[in-house]
Amino acid sequence: MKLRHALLSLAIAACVSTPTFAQKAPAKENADQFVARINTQLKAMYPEITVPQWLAATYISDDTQMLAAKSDERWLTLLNQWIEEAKQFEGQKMSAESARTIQLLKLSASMPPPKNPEHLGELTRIASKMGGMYGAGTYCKGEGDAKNCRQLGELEDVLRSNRDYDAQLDAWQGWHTIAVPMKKDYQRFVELSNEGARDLGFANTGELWRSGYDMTPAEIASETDRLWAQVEPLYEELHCYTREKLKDKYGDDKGQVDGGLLPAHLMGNMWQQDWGNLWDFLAPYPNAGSLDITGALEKQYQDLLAAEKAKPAGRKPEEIERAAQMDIAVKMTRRAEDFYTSLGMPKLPESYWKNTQFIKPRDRDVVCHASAWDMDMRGDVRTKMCIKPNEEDFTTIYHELGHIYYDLAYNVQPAMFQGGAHDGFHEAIGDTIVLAMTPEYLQSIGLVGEQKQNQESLINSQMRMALAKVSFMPFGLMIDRWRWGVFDGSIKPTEYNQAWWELKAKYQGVAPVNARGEDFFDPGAKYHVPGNTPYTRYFLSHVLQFQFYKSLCDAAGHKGPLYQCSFYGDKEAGKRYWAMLSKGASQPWQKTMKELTGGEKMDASAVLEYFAPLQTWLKQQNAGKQCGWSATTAAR
Ligand code: X8Z
Ligand code: ZN
Repeated sequence: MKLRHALLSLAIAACVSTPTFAQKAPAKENADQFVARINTQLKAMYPEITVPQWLAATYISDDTQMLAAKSDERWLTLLNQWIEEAKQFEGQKMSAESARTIQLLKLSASMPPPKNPEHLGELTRIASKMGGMYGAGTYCKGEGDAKNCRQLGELEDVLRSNRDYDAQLDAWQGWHTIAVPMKKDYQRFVELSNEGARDLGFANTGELWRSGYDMTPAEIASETDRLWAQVEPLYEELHCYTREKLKDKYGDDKGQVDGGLLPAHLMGNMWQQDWGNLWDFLAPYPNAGSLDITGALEKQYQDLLAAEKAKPAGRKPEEIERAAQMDIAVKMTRRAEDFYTSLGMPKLPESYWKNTQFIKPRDRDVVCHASAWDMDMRGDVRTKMCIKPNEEDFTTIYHELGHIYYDLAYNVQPAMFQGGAHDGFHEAIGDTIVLAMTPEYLQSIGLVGEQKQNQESLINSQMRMALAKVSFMPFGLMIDRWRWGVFDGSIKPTEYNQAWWELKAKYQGVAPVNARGEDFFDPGAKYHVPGNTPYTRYFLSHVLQFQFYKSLCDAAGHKGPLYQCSFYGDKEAGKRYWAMLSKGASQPWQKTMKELTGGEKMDASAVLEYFAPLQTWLKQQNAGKQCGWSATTAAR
């Protein structure tokens, strides 16, 4: 996630006890002066907002949560005060930049702050608490000496590589137990956040979220429908192919759920949002050359471990292991940085390497979910991950550095324009680079062997990308379909879980194998729900990144099929990309998009162009099969 949006979304009510951040407005100030003042002030105080958040995420405790909640409360109080002050300028003459800044002020609150100070305090406390509950989530089994406790990372390891049906079910169900105690808090969170949204003049929090796209809330909602309709046929083919393979692997009974839905715990991923881990039995042509990136990274780790062991004695075995984990994590990150610098972008600052959390600390709970942080709008950038040597984490590093390079590029902008053109842009920057990680690029960095240029290896590499990108799209859509419903009241607390699984069935065609009644709160087991990060951004990003990729390939002078293009090392592509990044949120995204791509609309035709060979191949594989699924059996 990208921090700034989260912070700005924690809006606040006017005048709690005098917040330390508050400054008295000068008596006579016009709109442009007001905007200049808040930009200066925001930049100056920014670390006071980000540092407590960083501490709470990298050292989970009651104390850090308290400090994070309090600092949010102060910040949101100030934000509310600014929003109030800005009202006096309505209808007055001001620069276009000032008008946009004032508009952004109101929209930047993804957690809109109630004006009632008690309610605001309660809201920030709940938000901090839920973040901590997710980060510290632990599933324990057994008693006494046999007691075994695992956190998300270890449970994900099971889904990634253990193919035992029951072991996966245990890991999947185990992780979902951590969300049960969140339900009451989440319900209250929805009430308070909606109160804040109404105080700002929105119908509810969902409407506020949908207002951040330089178009009406109704327009962006129907844009997502339109984009999904473009991709849906491709997803259905992938679903159909995957179901056949699951049935081959686990049997006709266990490889699917009634109605042709895919069993939630067998998809290699806790949320069924990325099926790449099923490569071992989904690879179209296992003998057509290896794309086993996880295997290659594990091997590099073993080599680094051997090197650490060979160093002079004196360290305990776990210290040696940790040193090697750190070595591989830094090596993977250096690799990702190299892609960006190959485009002509700057090296990451020294402080990045010093301050970043690369691996999971041993001595305390942290929020492992990957995130990128701009601490001060002037170069103190960091990422926070719990890196392991596998393909998913490797590409996530490239994703996170996309956020970081966006931050660095728009640091030249006034504080309020230091954000994405829209939030989907922010998510798409690093993923565009991931699309350029072609088999040839992977070979050049020694992660895969010699690649054959034939139809079979093409289908393999297309499948690798589709399992990460196409499988994600319906997931990217359904989360906020659920939250929009929760915020507008059409999904009631008594139907939270049922509605969740209905949407999962409808869009993704997946289902749990056992009943998941309202005693469970399965949405809470996904980071962005307790973390209150809007999710439509990721769906949009999965469309945008193909558009950006195509444009950068054009800039690099690529000829030939889109999927063959890597713009690694191309300075012209880098220059165009950087120019877009430096615009930040200073103008409507349509304009920014036009400058890079020549068009003003989000459009999934580049997705379809990219995957054309795979789609044809999937149709042949699925010929004669009964594809599709029936979503009605999902609610049990
Ligand atoms: O949350 C993330 C990033 C941080 S913005 C790791 N992503 C979504 C997720 O994990 O659910 C990236 C893809 C989707
Ligand atoms: Zn992200």
